[in-house]
Amino acid sequence: MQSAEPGPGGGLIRFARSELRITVAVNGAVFWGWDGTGPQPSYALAGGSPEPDPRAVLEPDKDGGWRVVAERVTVTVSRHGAVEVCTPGGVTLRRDLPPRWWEPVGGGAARWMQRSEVAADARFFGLGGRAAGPRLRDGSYRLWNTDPGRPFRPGDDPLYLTMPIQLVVADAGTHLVFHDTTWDGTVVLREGEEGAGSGHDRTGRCEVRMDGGPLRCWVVVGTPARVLHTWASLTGAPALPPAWALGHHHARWGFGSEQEVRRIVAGYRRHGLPLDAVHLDIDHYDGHQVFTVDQERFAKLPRLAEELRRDGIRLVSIVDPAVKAAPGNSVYDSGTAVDAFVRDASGRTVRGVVWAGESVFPDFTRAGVRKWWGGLYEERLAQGFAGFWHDMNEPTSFNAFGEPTLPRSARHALEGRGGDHREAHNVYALCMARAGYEGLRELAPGQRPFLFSRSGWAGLQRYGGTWSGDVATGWPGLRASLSLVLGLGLCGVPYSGPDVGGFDGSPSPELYLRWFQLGAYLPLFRTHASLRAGRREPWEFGPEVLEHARVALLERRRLLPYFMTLAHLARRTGAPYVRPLWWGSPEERALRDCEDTFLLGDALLVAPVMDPGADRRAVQLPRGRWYDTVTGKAYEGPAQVLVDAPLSRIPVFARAGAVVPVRGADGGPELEVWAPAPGRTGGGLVVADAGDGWDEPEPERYVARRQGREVVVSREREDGSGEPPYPVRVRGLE
Ligand code: NBV
Repeated sequence: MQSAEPGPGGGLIRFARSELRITVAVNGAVFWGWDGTGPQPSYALAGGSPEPDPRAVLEPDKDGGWRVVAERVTVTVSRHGAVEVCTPGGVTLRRDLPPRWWEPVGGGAARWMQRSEVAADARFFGLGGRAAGPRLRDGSYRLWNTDPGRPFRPGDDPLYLTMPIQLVVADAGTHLVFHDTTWDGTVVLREGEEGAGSGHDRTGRCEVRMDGGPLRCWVVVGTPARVLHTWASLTGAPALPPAWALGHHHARWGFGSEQEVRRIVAGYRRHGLPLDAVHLDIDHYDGHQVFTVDQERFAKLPRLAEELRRDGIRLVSIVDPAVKAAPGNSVYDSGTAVDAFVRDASGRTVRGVVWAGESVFPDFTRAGVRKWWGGLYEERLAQGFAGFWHDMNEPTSFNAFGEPTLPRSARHALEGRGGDHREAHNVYALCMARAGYEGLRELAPGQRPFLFSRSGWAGLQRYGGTWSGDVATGWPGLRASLSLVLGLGLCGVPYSGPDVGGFDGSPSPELYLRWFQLGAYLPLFRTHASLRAGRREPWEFGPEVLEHARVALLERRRLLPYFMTLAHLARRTGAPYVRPLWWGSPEERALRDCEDTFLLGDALLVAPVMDPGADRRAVQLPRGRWYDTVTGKAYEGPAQVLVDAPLSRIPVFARAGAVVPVRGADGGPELEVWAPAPGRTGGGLVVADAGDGWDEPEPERYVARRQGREVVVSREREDGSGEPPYPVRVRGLE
């Protein structure tokens, strides 16, 4: 270290061969960048960078180092360039060793490597959508969005949606670290171990290597809820899905025709199964070309859409980024007119091969291209589509240029800075989502856009969600589905879900049902399968499965007001709907290792069945009283309990005191209240459904008190408390 220069929120520290800029922002997040790099430009940050916290100042520390003391975190920098993040009480959460970097002799992007240490008891989560999580065990995780080219299995890594975000949970505190670099990278994790007896602890290790890009990161410290809140304030509030998108979706690659769609919808009706959305895959395109419709098999799509809408069912369209390179194809022609397609260094458009044949790829890293692409959704809206499903946007090309995406030398605008695919690849889908979202917002200003995307990056939640579809049919795939939803939620993308049944094969009736039962409690609840796979309609698996699937569907419908509330709360606070068990008590170590159970908001705990032949399962309960929602039986946590899990249902528990908004028998809202334990109170937030527009009603706050053998629920307002405006049903007193 040579000198230090305090500045707003932190300052600049000069070393012999580099310099380090540190800033604590008003929201408590800490930024640091080597080589003087600042937080901008960034694809992750929403709006500009947050203001520096004027109270945080760089001051001399011991041994010639410097430190910044802020309200919730202290950052120290040693003379040799090690950076330590500590709690206000002085306990170290993370220690970054001085980074190393390698500059190519001929100039250009430097590769870099950053080693860090975390506490011996720390557990790692995040890194985007990982099939082998949610707890990320020792191993190497690649940061390069990838279509594995076949259904994925839990051991596959990377997948479609990677993000350089780690959430680290330890006794001393939880922190999130985000390396804001879009380049190809690898994260190697090694969990620590506490020494037995007087033996030494082995710290947890993490090594981030990047092939280029700025060496900079953000660190957020606090409880899990606070960390996710700050993360959402940095990277953007999650888009609010319309109410129908919280219902049940049915998709299939290969519906084949309008008649078939009608047949399926009629099947749902005949069997008394609620259905909210039908997704049309690439087979409804004309010659596989995006933004077209096969006029033979889908001759009257707007009429079909209108008919379905009258029954409360929306149509969702797949949207692939690649455009068939054929003059006369209007998407190609209009794109060519605005110079939309990715070129190579010699100026030729880069040609790949996708479903429609030889194709070109829009450069979504240019504002003008996003604008052109966003306008194309007008055709989709005219066809009657209400939602959009972005696929193949890693981007994927079948004619591997060494790998199934664009060549790394392909040029991209990168918002005018200019660069190549090495830098643009990981944000290709994020920028496509932005294009779609902004286009839809302009085309249909009164409606919240609904889109979800296979690939993406930090900040995707601003535009929509994702799904983890192409999973191999099998029990391990079912487990991977939950891992993906949990991991993505911890990276700030709260809306996602699997394809029930898996993508490629024919699930056994039992596997299908267990997947269905899990899906019913995840934000995106969709049945879908490949062209070549067995069917996924609930009546295709025999009368018993049909009966139980109906129960799951009806329960999902009953819980819609709760899902709506969770969606609003995710938007306001960044908290995912689906949370790991340790969410409220990260210091309870046993919960960090529990990967087969999750919290759905504050009120419910869901214990899916993920093993064949099981009719009971062990459930880890966090502290407090929990009721089995079917039997009403009360359990006291922390505990591990063994409960029945017959084929008819998966175990779901309600937290004592919880106030859960549900749909009553007449379709109107109702409050289901779970009796607080004696001597305790409870409560909950409710956000009313305000339609598909932009209204965001204030959360209503309810408090539940126990009075003798009764439970009294009141609505708390600034001007005092009062009677709830909905019917109240108390449970748990039986
Ligand atoms: O468009 C066809 C499929 C789609 O059904 C699936 O959901 C996507 O994840 N798509 C992948 C492309 C083909 C994969 C083999």
